[in-house]
Amino acid sequence: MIKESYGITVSRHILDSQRLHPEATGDLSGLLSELIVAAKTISAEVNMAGLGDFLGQAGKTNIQGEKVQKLDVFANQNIKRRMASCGYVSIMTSEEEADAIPVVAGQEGKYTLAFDPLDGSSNIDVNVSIGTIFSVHRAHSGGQPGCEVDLLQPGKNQVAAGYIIYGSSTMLVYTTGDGVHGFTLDPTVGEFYLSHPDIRMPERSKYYSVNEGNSPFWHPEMHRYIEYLKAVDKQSGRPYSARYIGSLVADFHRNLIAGGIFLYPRDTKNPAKAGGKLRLLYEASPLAFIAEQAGGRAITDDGREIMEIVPSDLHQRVPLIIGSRQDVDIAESFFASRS
Ligand code: FDP
Repeated sequence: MIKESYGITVSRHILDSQRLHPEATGDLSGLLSELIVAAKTISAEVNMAGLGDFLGQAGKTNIQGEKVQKLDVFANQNIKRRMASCGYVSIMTSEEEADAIPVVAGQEGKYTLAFDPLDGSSNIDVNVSIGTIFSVHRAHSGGQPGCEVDLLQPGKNQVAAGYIIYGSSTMLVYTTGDGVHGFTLDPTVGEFYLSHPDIRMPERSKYYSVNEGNSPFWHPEMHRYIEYLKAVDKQSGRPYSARYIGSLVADFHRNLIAGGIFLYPRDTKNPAKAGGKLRLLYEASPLAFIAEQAGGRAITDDGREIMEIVPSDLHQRVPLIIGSRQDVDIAESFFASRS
């Protein structure tokens, strides 16, 4: 295929979207463009991880109590350094850091940025898809040094969210509230081209994604729902098939394109994670924005809409049920007794 025929680059798409909003100053476009540069650098390192010194653990534990991988450290530093001086952000928070991250003095912009530099990091060493997730809000203190309160906003206030998945190809998927669009990186040119315009999540699916090894620790409603999915009923397309990669961004991406429901409910396995495993600011909230913009839905296991939850802590965890709308609606009916 001739390269010109790839068509719209992500930069042009971002600028075209900006033109739909006459009041836009271009700052959000600038922020996204800077993030994309960081993502391309991470993609290049991920693609060659097995050849350099990037596999394995960095020898420390993060705020979540998880072993930090060398690529986690690289991705975190890369995004942090670039975004701290880009002039569009007033304060940041990373899944890898305990405290909010200030930007370079004098470079404060009007947005906040929450990011998971490398989601699914237990999959790095085995060459399975991983990704970077991001979420952008307007700072209350626009143009001033930001503070933690600027970051503790519900998902419904997001102005942009997305992820870059480092998979069989590198893809960027993002929304600014005008639908969800996917771009594939041509590594020979170093450019993301529009490959998946206006992604719509299938309304109903035949796939479920869950860590079934946790089933001894599930609550009864979860058992009943999974049994329902596995029961034979031709008319409603059951049994469903299981697909679990163990890398949220990869499981979500699969379900976004092919349809499916992902569940990480509360369980009794680890008292430190009694409120669920996944992080609201870095995982649940940005993916909920994308799911909703693509026609899907995201709730907790007691029926709360993820987008409505006001975070009380930068590293708050939530139970997450996300995916095809009708599947989430059915799951909700099983969990109704918990609400
Ligand atoms: P990981 O621990 O490898 O970083 O939140 C992190 C995450 O991966 C998600 O990407 C993934 O969906 C989930 O945890 C996997 O958890 P389990 O290993 O408990 O299934």
